Amino acid sequence: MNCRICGSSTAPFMSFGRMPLANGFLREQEFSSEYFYELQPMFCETCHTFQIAEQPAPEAMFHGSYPFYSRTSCAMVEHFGRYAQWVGERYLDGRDPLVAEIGSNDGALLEYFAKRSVRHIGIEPSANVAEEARSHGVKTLTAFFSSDVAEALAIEEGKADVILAANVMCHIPDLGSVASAVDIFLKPEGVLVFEDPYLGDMLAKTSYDQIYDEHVYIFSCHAVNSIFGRSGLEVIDVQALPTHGGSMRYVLARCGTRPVEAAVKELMEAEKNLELHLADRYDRFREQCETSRTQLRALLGRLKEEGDRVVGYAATSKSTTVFNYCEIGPDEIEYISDTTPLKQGRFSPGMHIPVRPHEDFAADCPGYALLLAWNHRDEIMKNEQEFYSNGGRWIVFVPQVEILS
Ligand code: DWN
Ligand code: SAH
Repeated sequence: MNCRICGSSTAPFMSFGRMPLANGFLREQEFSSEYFYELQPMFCETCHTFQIAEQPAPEAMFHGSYPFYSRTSCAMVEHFGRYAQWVGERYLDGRDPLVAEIGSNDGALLEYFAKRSVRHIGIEPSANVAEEARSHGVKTLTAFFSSDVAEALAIEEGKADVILAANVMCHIPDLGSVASAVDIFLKPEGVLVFEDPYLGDMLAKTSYDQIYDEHVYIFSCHAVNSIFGRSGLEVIDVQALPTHGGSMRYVLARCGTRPVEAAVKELMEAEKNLELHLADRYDRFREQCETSRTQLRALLGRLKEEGDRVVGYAATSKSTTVFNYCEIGPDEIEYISDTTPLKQGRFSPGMHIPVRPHEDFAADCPGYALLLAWNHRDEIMKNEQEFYSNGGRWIVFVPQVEILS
């Protein structure tokens, strides 16, 4: 197999097995035609890029009924407010600036600019979430970001001062073409700012559920510099973020146009100390994943034997990897509670656990809830105090498998 970025020969260091689409929540009559692929992570020692070997076609994942809406987490909406403000203060100093966002989803980030009458444009291929963004006053083009789109936008809107993305860049396999499109659409001294789940956090926390079809890459600063460096961009600043279980924000500019902050060198050093560049680290990660699977299966097996009821909390994309890798299905998890109407009444991909509205969970009294949206733990714990005071207990599996006391 070859690395997507540099073409070097590389091989998967493990397999999570046959996987369905992470967001392929389905109806019973669709079970027999469900799509599967092999989920195998690999690490390229030449360009330091962590990636999955096979990714389903983008159109199979991002379409007119994509079921993830950014606004489902209030904490994330607040985070986007801070992200927008941070960008505004640092990089929007020119007159009548234009802000573009790749993968703007339901407009949770761009709305901040829209409300302040800042010129903006979102580029979002999933038509349903793009429509939701428009209903919030966010100008949105339904399209995958490409050089053609960038050329058309540069003519219609002018060039962008900043191009933003959040939890999107790691979804796009051909980053060379993203860099070409950025080159067309970005002003000469403009910046590209994006944030994504961070490889260092994933390894440290054994959050292997970050690995699924949509996440074709899990980035480190080494990888981002080597991927975009091929197209004349360099990382000029970085910022560690607590979102989605540990993320990194990268600011990139055309080489030599802006000073490189000390934080970049510091992070590159830290990555070396964490041995993110060594194949051995990924062998250890495979062992961590296997241990996590054994422990989660053992805990759920014990609770079942004791006659306890366990439900899942939040039908996340990430949970598709956990359930299918650990072979956990409706025998162990009665149902999954979720707030998204597009998922409710359907079944989880692959293992076919029913998804039910959150109202059902609130009215029910299960003994245990497996926290699948562990990345929104603070927000969920705050909202679910009643579950806990009624005797309900949380099971978590990141950073380790345990029942929270
Ligand atoms: O990268 C991605 C991130 C940003 O969002 C995408 N590829 C897909 C998606 O990943 P995810 O599905 O793992 O995201 P979340 O934000 O961890 O989970 C969202 C799901 O959780 C939604 O279905 C709504 C649900 N949820 C809930 O039922 N109750 C979420 C919260 C916060 C809640 O309180
Ligand atoms: N930025 C949002 C959404 C992240 S989910 C947030 O952080 O909450 C990933 C989003 O990227 C989806 O809305 C998906 O439709 C979009 N996407 C995937 N591939 C893309 C591409 N090539 N160009 C633009 N957007 C893309």
